[in-house]
Amino acid sequence: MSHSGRQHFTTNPVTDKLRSGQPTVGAWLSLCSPAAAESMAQIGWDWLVVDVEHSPVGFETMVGCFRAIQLGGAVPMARVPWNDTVWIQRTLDAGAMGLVIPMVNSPDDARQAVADMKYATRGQRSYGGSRLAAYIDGDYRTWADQHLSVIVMIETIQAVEQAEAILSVEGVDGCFIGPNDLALSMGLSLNETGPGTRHEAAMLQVLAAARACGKAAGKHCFSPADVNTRIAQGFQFLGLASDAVFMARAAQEALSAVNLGPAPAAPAPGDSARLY
Ligand code: 3PY
Ligand code: MG
Repeated sequence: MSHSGRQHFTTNPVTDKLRSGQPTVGAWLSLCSPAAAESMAQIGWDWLVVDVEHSPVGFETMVGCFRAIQLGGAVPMARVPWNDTVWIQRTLDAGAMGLVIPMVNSPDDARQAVADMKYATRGQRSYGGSRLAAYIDGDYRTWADQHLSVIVMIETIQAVEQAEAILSVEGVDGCFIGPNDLALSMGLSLNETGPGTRHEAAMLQVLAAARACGKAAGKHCFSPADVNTRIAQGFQFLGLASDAVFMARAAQEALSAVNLGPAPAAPAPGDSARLY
């Protein structure tokens, strides 16, 4: 009987790229669907993040998405709901190869996130194995401490002001800017973002801080043009929309190309109806 063999990771391709200064592009998974995850993973994204913070995904469905992402050939990651020891431990044990951790607003928050992602004596992660252990070479504990991607979210103005201290924390691989929460924390509406605004200046301040301490900066983008601009600026961890957004956009485009005769088409949902 022939078989294709088990997938093996010697390192983590995303962590490797981030640490060597290369850009990576991924997308968010908000549809809570392993089938959608598998289909997305085959397209060629570096990574896919299951959004456990802002989608209704259940824990076992998240694990199904990790399996599907691996099968499709991308790196499975998750955004945990909060900078929380229990969530971080369970999500890593379920097989994430990296985490995006929301609302990291101070160096202490960053140290806590790193400690939760590393085993003693580097941190305080408890050992109980991981789904991923079957797919990596060597001892999972050593592998995890070296290769999991640790991405902290900078999404408040307080975090922007401390970005260099946050990113200098040993064990942090990079940051991911949440443009919406950042705008909220600055008291700005979405109309007050974009080139020339205080919001844009804050994001560039984060990029400069990341470059000053040799860490990767990232950002959620809503168009390929924005991804291209950000890569040219030096950002390295770019998220482009989500499976939910791609599906809705394609469906909307298809339906609007259908000739429905004189009846008015349903209005398009507003831009903020579905962000991710
Ligand atoms: C935000 O825009 O606040 C985000 O969290 C994006 O992922
Ligand atoms: Mg956010």
